[in-house]
Amino acid sequence: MKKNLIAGAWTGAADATSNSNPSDLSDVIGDYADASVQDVADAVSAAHAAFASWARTSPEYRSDILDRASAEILARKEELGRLLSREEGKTLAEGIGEVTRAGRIFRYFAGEALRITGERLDSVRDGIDVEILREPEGVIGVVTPWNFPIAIPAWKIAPALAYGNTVVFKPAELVPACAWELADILNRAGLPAGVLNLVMGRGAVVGEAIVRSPLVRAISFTGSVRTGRQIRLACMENGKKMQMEMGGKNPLIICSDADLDTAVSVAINGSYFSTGQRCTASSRIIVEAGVHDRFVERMIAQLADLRIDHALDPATDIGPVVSETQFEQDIDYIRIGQSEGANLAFGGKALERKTKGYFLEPALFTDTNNGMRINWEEIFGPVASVIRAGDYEEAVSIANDTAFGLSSGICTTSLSKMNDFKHRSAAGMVMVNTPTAGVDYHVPFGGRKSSSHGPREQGAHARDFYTSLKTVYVTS
Ligand code: UN1
Repeated sequence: MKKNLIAGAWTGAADATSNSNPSDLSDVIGDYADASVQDVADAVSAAHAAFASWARTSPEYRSDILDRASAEILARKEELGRLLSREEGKTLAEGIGEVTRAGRIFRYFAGEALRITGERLDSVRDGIDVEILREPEGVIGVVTPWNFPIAIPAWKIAPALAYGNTVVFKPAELVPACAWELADILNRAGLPAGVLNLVMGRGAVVGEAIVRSPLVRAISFTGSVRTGRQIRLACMENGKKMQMEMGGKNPLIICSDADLDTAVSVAINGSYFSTGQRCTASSRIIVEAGVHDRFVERMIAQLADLRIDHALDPATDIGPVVSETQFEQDIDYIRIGQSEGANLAFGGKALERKTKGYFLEPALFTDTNNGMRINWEEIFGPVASVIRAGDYEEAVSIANDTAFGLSSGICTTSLSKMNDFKHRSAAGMVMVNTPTAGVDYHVPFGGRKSSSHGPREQGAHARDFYTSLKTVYVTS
């Protein structure tokens, strides 16, 4: 059994969860300890006790630890990428890419630890100096989803530690292996006991206990809208700072002047890569009437060429869906789309492969309208819809007509449409001739409306969540 990390010690548990490979259900990765409510209380106490001295360590001390972790993650990217693909089901290339991203995130925040600044101003009153200091918040609860088993933990834990906070980390139940490796790497990189605690297990037990604990100052959460809403209410009740990244229903506009090769490759990548299991996925492809039929024809031809198979097979383009529950949810939405009158123009069928796994043909709906449930609710799988728009103006209004606002995209060769959409899109991130998913780590990540709540993640702006401002007045 792989154990939890509490107060610097690997700690077992009465129960464990078995972690299996969605590409091959007979491949069991291992058993991972289920933390109890008492384990969470111990982890939070340890993080709380470790905070005072960790917060006072020098930036260089923290930077060196993050740098060592980064070096090990990057040196082991093939092995960890393989483990990631085995437990989550994204392809090996995507798995290695994600591990590389995690390593670079630690390297970036090793640098940011050295750049913590404050400000000094003259007071409006004579003889007084004012200083604005940035200080760590305290114990941060980090609650992460299954679709990025190492990159999302990295982009929450790295800034938390860089700015001097301590962490209680609860990874998604489906992907404990990468989380365990990350905790092990950071622990061996030199973190003092209690600075990072790993508590694996179910959200209803472990997540709930973290969110309710009075010693946890702030929660950084990425996951479903439903869980996000519960956590948001609990944070409000308990007076915690929060950063929530939830769903998306991201629009991709294909203009009649778009380069068709670019548009089709941007749509396929954004909608189906990582098996469509990204909150930044393009799920509503809004196509101007003038190019609609040609675009759909090209999409179908390219979808037919994609290979859906075992994630570790180098010839695979799209791996399996992560779990039976997700698989059934995807199939349900495909049925819902058909019953709403959408035309299933491609795919949507369960596939049999040499190994038993959750293989699903990527599905493309056409003849849909924006009011349908398939265009309103996040599906989180390899399912996308085409919505026909009479012209560019109609396309923009459909794009913004959603409860979400994470990412949006446009494929066009028109400078004026590009500029116009950049300003009018109601999303937190806008991509031009680039997939709506797949982001840089040194710039802010986050959305608007139901997609996000609280300060942005990643890049230097991450400091707004992981630090607290203090204003000091000095009469000398
Ligand atoms: C990306 O598109 O590169 O859970 C990142 C998610 C997002 C991360 C997407 N928070 O899918």
